[in-house]
Amino acid sequence: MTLILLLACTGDTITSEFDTEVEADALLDTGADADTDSEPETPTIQGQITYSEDLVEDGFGNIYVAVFDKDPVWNSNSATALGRQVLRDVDFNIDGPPPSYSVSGIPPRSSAYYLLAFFDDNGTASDTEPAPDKGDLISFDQTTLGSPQIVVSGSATHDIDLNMKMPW
Ligand SMILES: [Ca+2]
Ligand SMILES: [Ca+2]
Repeated sequence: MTLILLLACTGDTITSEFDTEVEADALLDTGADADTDSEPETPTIQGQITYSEDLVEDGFGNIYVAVFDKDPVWNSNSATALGRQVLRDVDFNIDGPPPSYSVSGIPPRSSAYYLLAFFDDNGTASDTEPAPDKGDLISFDQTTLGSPQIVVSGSATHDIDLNMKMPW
């Protein structure tokens, strides 16, 4: 299996842009009517991030989350990240609620998207090269041998489990 998890660098949508849009909409919404106007829907996918595989390094680092149009495990050259977030300085050594992510602006479609997250525990990834390597944990679907799939029809909660060590 060619497990190339190079996250595509195209589609650099900054999450905060969408957050600003949502806030602006909320401010404009008087709540006086329930009109569903012609503004395009930008569902928000959010959830908690846990890990079920043993940590490889010290448990402190950034978590990269992205929603792809194709499975980046099998389409590393052509998969595009439609939304992404980087959770910085996550510390799994501290007791408390798991970290939460939020990715906005994913257009609803009938076919699945691919929700990939990895914990850059060895500190080698960057915003320009957001790819996991040996020492990191990733979210991986053991039955499809690919990235976890989600169907986006609106805003929804999809929790993520970092359940596999990157083998190389
Ligand atoms: Ca670390
Ligand atoms: Ca890494």
